[in-house]
Amino acid sequence: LCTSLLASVSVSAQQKPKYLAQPLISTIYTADPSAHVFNGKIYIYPSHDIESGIPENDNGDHFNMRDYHILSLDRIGGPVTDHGVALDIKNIPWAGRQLWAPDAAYKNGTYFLYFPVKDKSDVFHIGVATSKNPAGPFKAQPKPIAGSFSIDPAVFVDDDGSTYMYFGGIWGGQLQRWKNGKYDANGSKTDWQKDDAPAISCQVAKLNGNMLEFSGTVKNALIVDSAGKQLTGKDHDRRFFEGSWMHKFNGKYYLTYSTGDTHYLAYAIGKTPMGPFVYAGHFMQPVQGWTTHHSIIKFKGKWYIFYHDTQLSGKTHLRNVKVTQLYHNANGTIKMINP
Ligand code: FUB
Repeated sequence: LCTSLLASVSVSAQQKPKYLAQPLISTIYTADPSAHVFNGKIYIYPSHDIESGIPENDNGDHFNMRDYHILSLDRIGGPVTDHGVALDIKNIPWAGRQLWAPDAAYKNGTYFLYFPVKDKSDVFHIGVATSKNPAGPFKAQPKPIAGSFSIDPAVFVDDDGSTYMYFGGIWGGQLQRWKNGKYDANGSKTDWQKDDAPAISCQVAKLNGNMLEFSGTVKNALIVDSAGKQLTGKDHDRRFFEGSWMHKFNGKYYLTYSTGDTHYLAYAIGKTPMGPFVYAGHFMQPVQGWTTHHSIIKFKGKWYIFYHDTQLSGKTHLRNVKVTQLYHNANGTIKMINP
């Protein structure tokens, strides 16, 4: 019995495939990978990190990206194709600087690329571009999505076709500067600085059937503790910072996000796509580099998390995307990933 147990332990250790948790591509720097399965293939919509010489600061000015490249692969562990420039900042009429984390969706023969970028007054909004091909090139709409603000759009299509965008990020993502639909340029550089007040919420909006507009008003995707009380501003280990994602597992809605300055990926579970979401824990330990940003997909019956770290460069603004497996426990919790 002992011998066969030892044999099975060493086999499973050896079986961890080498391509998991390794950079998916090393010819360009990529980050913030939003993965989707389109036409049986995996498409990754990442940020394209570049060295622009801007010194690092808490505002994230050093993340000065100028275009998007889309990646695809037929199978996990298979070759990764870089499809070249899919959208350039110079072709977004309203853009100023900093093309940050994008996402994509598909409806009725059209692919939609959602992207945050600062406008010419240095205020982040979210734009949308369309293509007939999942890998682009994409053509941007002339204006940002009306009523959009801040960063990190994540678009989730529910089983009934209803579509929701989760978005927002504090500090450099400017979410703390928005109140009642107005931007305060002199607002805080970090958060509301109110430790005992409810933390700033991730934002959620339903999309119209045309996928180009919000339907109705933007709502707070509330994250509450098991007693139903909203997490507070001082709770940096658990509160929302940026980089949200939504996946559905066993009929429940899993809002996953980065805790930012404490560098965890955390999750909260809701009964509806609009929340509230009950905080359930961390599911990924900090990666190498300041930022942590992910997406979760099911592909051929297995769940995967796409994420980034700074293995190739050692610099926080020159990141590389990776993938590894994600496991749900029978009780609905997510197994901790130690990258
Ligand atoms: O890539 C720029 C920003 O860094 C993203 O928008 C955030 O989520 C963080 O990953």
